[in-house]
Amino acid sequence: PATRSESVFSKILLILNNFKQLEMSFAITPESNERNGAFMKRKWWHDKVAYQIYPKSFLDTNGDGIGDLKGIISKLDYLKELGIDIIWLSPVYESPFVDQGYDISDYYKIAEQFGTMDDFDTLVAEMKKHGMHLIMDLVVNHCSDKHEWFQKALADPDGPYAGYFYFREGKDGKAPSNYRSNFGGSAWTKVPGTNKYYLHTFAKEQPDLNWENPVVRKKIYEMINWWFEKGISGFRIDAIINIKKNLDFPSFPADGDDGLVSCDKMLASAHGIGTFLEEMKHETFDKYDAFTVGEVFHLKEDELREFIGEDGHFSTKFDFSAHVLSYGEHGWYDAPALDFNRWRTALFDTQKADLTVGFEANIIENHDEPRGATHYLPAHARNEAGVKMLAATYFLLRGIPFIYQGQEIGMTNCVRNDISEYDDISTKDQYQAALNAGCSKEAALHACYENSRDNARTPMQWDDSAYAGFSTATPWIMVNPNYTKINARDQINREDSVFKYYQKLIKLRHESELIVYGTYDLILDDDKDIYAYIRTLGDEKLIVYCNFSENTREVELPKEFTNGKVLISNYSDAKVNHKITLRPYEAIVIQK
Ligand code: TEU
Ligand code: CA
Repeated sequence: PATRSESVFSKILLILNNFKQLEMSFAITPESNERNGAFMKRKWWHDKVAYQIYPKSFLDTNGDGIGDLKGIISKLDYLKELGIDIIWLSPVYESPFVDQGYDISDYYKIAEQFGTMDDFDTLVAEMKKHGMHLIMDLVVNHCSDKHEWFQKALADPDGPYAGYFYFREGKDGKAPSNYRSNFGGSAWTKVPGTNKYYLHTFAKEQPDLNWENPVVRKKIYEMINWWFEKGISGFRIDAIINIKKNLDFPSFPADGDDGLVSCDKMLASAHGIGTFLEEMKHETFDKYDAFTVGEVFHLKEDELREFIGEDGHFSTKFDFSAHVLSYGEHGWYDAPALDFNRWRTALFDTQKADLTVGFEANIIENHDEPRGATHYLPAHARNEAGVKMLAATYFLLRGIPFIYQGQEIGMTNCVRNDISEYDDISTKDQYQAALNAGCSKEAALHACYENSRDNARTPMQWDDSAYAGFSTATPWIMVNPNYTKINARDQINREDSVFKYYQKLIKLRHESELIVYGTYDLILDDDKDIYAYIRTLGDEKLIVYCNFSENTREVELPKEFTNGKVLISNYSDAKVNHKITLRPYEAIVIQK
């Protein structure tokens, strides 16, 4: 019996051990356990690189001046050559395009401007052949006022469809509370022929959906799963913090001359969003091993793990810590200039907070932001070497890198001479806000040049032919005149181009566990123009130096790197020594 129990015991041990091994095979090297989130199970998307496409401005194939799905399909080889694994497609659903597709009138249809559902299925199939994953844009805080649900709600403001939205009685002939929408003006619009108002945290054509209504939630989950069944791999989730309201809808002290207060104030006073997000995840994403990235602004600090921890609501969320630094108190016209030190600290704080929690999605640009080449670089560094340096600052951080279309060729902000040359609803509002605050026309236009979302929405610059090779007809929005110099054809054909530099960065990341999983330490953090950091995984290490100044700077290289090798550099003749001489806007990456 003794032998028997011994053997049972050893069998149990064996089983336990196997179990442990199984777990370890998913885990990151044990020695760096407590610092690099080794508790996290490996996920298919950890080592991936994503690329955002803004379909309307990517490539037009039928000569109507509007980008389309066929255009995207025809450029998959280009993206594959760059090294892209995941494509995030900004909305392609049927829409009146008041907010460029972020106002959806039918979640089950493709906008006719972009093509057909057959085109979409072809895109999914072609991407599979290319070994790429597609993620869609999930816009479910609001829909379009042309959506059937809202039309039915308007037709019967006391009926069941009104319960899909936030219909509330006005107070003393005025809106229920004093919220300003994200695009200006009251966030409440009157329902014709009633004393009721409906809530919209964005444009009045984007009524907020009532997530408290279980029927609405069920319909949203059904729609999400319907797209998964088509073969997509996940979603980027729009304005998701907005789905939880403070149902008392209290007024707050005004924060501007218009007597209104940002609707964010009400959202910040709402609690319990996690219940919705967990339910959505359980009903949809979990079933498909999806990759999800939340557009999450203003997270409370203790909520990070709930959002992006191993069992978080989302796989990851965008790190907007750098972007929010440029928000003005009242709008674009009083936005502070970028401060290098505050920017570096913001990125570092994110890295520090994420280390034992999960991965964030790192970005320089998206369709709501100015071009990084203009926004983050000092004037003297706005050249190809500088653009590559900017790439090195963010691409080798811990987290999932996203590239926005055109960023990989160094596209820039676009000068416009009149507000009529802008299309974006938010830009028009910000321009007016600047004039109302007493800015001159020139100053208001300059604020738009610096901040407008249309900077990112100019057509992709493919070559130096008419309309930058984007279309054969006048594009829906003006082409940046610098396309004759900055375009993909030139970039692909030149060894020292920005495109080739991004291609190398992507390759490095694909081949390096250190870059994907390593810890992050900021160094030289009191230097006023050098951005430098070290990544570590077990015995492996790499160091990144970026010199933002226009002067040559010498830095002492930590001993362990003096025999290291240059992994990538934006100057052709970079060398490793005990001292590193950093030329203006030089970026150098050295592996131990
Ligand atoms: O953006 C949400 C959002 O909060 C932004 O509007 C942000 O406040 C602004 O861009 C800062 O300049 C998402 C989409 O990315 C955006 O394009 C949409 O307009 C918006 O939601 C509404 O769907
Ligand atoms: Ca077209």
